[in-house]
Amino acid sequence: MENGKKIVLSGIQPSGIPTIGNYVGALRNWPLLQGEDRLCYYCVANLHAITVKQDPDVLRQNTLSLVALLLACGVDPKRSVVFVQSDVKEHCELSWVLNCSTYMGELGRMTQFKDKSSKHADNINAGLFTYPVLMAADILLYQSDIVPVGEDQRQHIEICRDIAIRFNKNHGDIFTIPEGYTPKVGARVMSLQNPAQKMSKSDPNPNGFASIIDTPEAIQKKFRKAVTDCDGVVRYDPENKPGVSNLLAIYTSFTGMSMAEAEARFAGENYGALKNGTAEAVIEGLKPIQAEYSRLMGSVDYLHEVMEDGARRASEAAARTVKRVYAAMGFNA
Ligand code: AQP
Repeated sequence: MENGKKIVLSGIQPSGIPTIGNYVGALRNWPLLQGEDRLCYYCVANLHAITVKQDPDVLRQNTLSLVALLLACGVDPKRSVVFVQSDVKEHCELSWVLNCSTYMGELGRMTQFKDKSSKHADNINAGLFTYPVLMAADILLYQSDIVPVGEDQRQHIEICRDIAIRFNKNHGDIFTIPEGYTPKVGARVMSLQNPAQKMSKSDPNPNGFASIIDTPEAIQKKFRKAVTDCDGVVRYDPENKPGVSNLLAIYTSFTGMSMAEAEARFAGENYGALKNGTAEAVIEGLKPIQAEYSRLMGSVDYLHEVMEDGARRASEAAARTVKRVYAAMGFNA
């Protein structure tokens, strides 16, 4: 809590252009969480992004573009604190302290580490392993009460809670214990090419994901190529029909229909109609965001002002926590 307001914290990596998975699982909920009784911190997590190799110029451009996208999705930088993670040095400072109270065994159980180390076998770096500790630092620095995330990040919220509870037990009541918040619909959008895998913005196969700023033609094309099955019936059954079920889930996420309504809408139709209908719903849903995004990308100075103001406000809150942590550790504070 800060001045009687609940604290909300969430982040997104500039590791590519956000997908419709990032959008329905996270970004579109961010503006909805802004309210009189809450203070939201929304962070472009570029320190997390370098756990995988990044081209510095592309990372810089993706960072700017992500700030524009957050605003285009409805995040208001006056009501919320929009900032870039590396602009607030306390993330690294707290992360080191927390590293020293996190066990290797806990980190070794993280599915994301296992997934990413198999995808990037040539670069299994220590940062990939300690990623959840940096994420715990992101959350605990702001004394966050609520952390909205997609399903894939739930395990990281659990380890963050374990780290905070242990730290408080050993060093006094320093951290607020956060709660994860996962949306009911769209918490796990799957790849269009491999519905057993979640949709990811860094997927090397561009047909696996639709990005928030893809053109209508690209979206149509990607959905047309989406993997389905050969049984020909439009029915929601994630276990036996993962591709079709993923399309139906995306369709409901963008239209607001229930699954039963969506199934009824496509009853007796072929997969072509489902693919086309889903692509249309996505294109329509993204239209206003894409227009606002283009407008904002024409105001680079304004985007830099937003980042600077966000960094200043985030640093103030983060410094308060680090001061308490350092004092508790026996450091000069
Ligand atoms: N497929 C998804 N469905 C629903 N939610 C998702 N999120 C990610 N993928 C899906 C949610 O988006 C937020 C930001 O994610 P992130 O950028 O911090 O990292 P990530 O979870 O690793 O996302 P990506 O797209 O898969 O990035 P890369 O390819 O770089 O690893 C989080 O709240 C996440 O849950």
